[in-house]
Amino acid sequence: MSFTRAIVRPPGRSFAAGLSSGAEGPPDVDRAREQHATYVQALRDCGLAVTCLEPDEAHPDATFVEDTAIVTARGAILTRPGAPSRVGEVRSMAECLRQFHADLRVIAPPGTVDGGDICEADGHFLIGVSARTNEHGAHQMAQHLGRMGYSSSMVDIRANSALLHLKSGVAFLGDGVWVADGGIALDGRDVIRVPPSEAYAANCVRVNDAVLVAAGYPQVSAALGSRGCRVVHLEMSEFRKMDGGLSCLSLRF
Ligand code: CIR
Repeated sequence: MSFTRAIVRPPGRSFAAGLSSGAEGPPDVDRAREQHATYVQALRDCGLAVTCLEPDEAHPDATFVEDTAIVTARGAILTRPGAPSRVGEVRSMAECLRQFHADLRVIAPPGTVDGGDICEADGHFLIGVSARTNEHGAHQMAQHLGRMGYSSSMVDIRANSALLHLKSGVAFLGDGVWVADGGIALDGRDVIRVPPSEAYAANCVRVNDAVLVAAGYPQVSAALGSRGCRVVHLEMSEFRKMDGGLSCLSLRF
């Protein structure tokens, strides 16, 4: 969970046209941009050098950069997002990542993978099979990771309609500690379980000595604090309206 860099992309003016279950109404784009700027500052405060891509007006969901690539210490894999409207987001991410990794692996059709379905835990990767990541894509991802020397296993979340992505419901904090909502079995692991009323906060991120968590979820915050974490609260309301969690807003490596 030790990172030196992050890639982000502020929401564009088209942000409200992105994919959303729509349960919470349309986002306020100006507010989203303010929340994003605070998020970027929090990453910098954690010691990361942040590369900020230009907003992508043609792709309203492009601020959710985590879905477009998996970046590891041993190489990077470009994804092939499961939503057709998001496939074009990958091209500009590829251009950016080439400065860090000469050899970029790819997910080929008919495979689809959203980065939000990939959860790394100390060299082992959980690969969520979801409405966005199909079995072809999950197997390709496992092969790429295997060739890099990483192990992986699959978690089928398709029956859990509350989870857009695996990491909507689970986070690995390092030191053997997980955060998860009740719908994800993590037998034998040390898990901070989030109550249903605070399920959104399961998508938190350990960055160096801090855990970034959505503001407004006091039980999760208290549980993290009781584990000795330095908890940084970030307002995420406008991203939540677009079904996006805190981790989705950056690639960290
Ligand atoms: C989408 O539906 O694709 C976006 N509106 C939200 C993506 C959130 N990404 C993530 O959870 N990794």
